[in-house]
Amino acid sequence: MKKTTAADTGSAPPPLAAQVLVSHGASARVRLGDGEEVLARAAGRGLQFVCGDQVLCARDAQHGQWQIRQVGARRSALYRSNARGGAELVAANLTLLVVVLAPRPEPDLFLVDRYLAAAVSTGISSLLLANKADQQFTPELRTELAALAATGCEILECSAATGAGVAALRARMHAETSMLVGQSGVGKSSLLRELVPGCEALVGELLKSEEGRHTTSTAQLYALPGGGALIDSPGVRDFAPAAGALDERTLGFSEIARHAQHCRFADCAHLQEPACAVRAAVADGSISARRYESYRRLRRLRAELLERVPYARR
Ligand SMILES: Nc1nc2c(ncn2[C@@H]2O[C@H](COP(=O)(O)OP(=O)(O)OP(=O)(O)O)[C@@H](O)[C@H]2O)c(=O)[nH]1
Ligand SMILES: [Mg+2]
Ligand SMILES: [Zn+2]
Repeated sequence: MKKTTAADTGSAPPPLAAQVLVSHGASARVRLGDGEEVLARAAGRGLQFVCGDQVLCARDAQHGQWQIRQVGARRSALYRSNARGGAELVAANLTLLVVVLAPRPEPDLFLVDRYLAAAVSTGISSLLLANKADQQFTPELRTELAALAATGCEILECSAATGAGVAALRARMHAETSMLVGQSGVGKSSLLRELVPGCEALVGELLKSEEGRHTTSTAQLYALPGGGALIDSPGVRDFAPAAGALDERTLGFSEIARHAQHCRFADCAHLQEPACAVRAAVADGSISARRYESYRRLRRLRAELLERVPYARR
């Protein structure tokens, strides 16, 4: 006997759950529950979806294409500020932000701090990944890594080239939805290729200027064997967390949060105020002077961004 299908009865099949692998604005590559990957278009203008979003898709038989009908509630949403001070959604449903650095290109630690601050402010875990462990880490870089470890930052060392440390990284990422972020050329796509067998993400050569070449152009999600997902993202020169998402007193700097409890004033910004426990901790060396400088820079940046878009404050 022939099975009754939705077409026979005239009713539309129920929408299917899918995950956004790559977003192109009004369309996206999504993975359906059965593993099939299809291109789907937004059903309406108001729909916004990014890499990592859970969506409901339906096949529009008339046009022979898949449509994204609905975007599911987000467990987390990572935003960045654009030049106009507005908040732009970067990725959805992350549980772990993996900030990658390497001895080359020359690490930008202020960039690292801002990513870590964004993770804290977004309520997601973060991991600092020192890649290219097969190369020499300068004593200065070692000192900075130790200072970050002292703030409670989790740090792993690995080498995508030799495979050292990759097993520990794989174990740490198990069942997480992680995103690799950082400067261009630190080895994000190389790590992805180590972690996702068969993945053919492009890997670029470092330019002599050591700036990297921005090989990866769009954030893309891959399933991790054994569970979890990993998003590779394009390298950045700069990253500003969404101004409105940063905690006003600590900006997501965990060691500042710890000391701020002992400041005399509850609304202490840790800049000029008397009896500031944060500045005292900087003076006695228990907070790194570089991290404190980074905090001050982010404060200035946040003020500038809020001035551009006063309503960015949420
Ligand atoms: N020595 C060494 N080189 C590495 C390692 N990982 C990556 N590289 C090299 O670093 C260069 C850049 O690697 P990519 O993986 O393209 O870097 P990326 O971070 O994805 O760069 P963007 O896509 O531009 O953001 C390539 O030449 C890699 O072969 C490593 O662990 N050790
Ligand atoms: Mg890349
Ligand atoms: Zn203070």
